[in-house]
Amino acid sequence: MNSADEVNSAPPPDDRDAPDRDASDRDASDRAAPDDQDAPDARGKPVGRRVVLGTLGLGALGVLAAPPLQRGLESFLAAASDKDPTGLTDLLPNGGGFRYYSVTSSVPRKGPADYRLTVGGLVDRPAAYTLADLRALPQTRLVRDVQCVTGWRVPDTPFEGVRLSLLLDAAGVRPGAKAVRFTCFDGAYSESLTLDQARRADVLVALRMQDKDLGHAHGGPVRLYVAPMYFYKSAKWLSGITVTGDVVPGYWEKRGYDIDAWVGRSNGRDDEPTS
Ligand SMILES: Nc1nc2c(c(=O)[nH]1)N[C@H]1C(S)=C(S)[C@@H](COP(=O)(O)O)O[C@H]1N2
Ligand SMILES: [Mo]
Repeated sequence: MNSADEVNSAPPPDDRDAPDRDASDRDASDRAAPDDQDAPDARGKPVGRRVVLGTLGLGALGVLAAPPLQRGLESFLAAASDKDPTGLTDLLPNGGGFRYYSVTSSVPRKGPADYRLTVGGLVDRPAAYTLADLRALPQTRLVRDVQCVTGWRVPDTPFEGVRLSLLLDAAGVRPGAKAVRFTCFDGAYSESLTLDQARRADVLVALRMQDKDLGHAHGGPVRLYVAPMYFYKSAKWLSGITVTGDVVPGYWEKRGYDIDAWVGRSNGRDDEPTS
């Protein structure tokens, strides 16, 4: 899956435009996401080639406090295609229709040479991990369903990586700390967990998904994976972990999504729990 042609022919991650495809077919699109970690720059597939159609929708949860500009854009998007309203849609030029979710129109590519994950804030030992550092730590593999707050669900998806609790323990969380804030090298997205949530054994700093290194489209080389919560908690392109005194609401949480995003017990939904 290293050629641009294969990338372009990949189906979209949330292909509700194709009613004849069942859920497992949709899942296959995740496996078909471009994975260019091996050759980050060599393939001449800059983000600018993509035609950006979508951005910040709030449709699935009601309009809430969306400013007029957002509402207008959302109407346009709704007419253009039916997709996860929390995501940007990218259409590659050959009409293959590949999409992924990002609130920004482009995201830099990072790999072994330049990726860093910083751990800081209310800790005794701030750290900056390279990919090699993270790979050298004990890895945990979990297989759970992924549930998006907009309704789609992907069964039995393997994620693998370092338990967040391990990184927190290594950093030495100071007394009085209560939460963790996550930031991303897309420059825009953020997430949060309470310290208790962050220390759960089913919360990973994920390096692999579906038994492959995480590709750029799915937030590689490193994303957060919060198994028991709606997928918006699983911040892609993770670059910063900051221990804080209080929960700082994340990108979508500032826009109306629940901060405690338990699958089946939040956001007004009753999905089967994922973990
Ligand atoms: N950095 C970043 N992380 C993100 C998002 C995003 O837009 N930017 N979208 C979230 C949402 S709403 C979902 S449903 C999932 C989608 O992950 P995927 O693109 O791998 O399917 O990523 C989550 N993490
Ligand atoms: Mo989402």
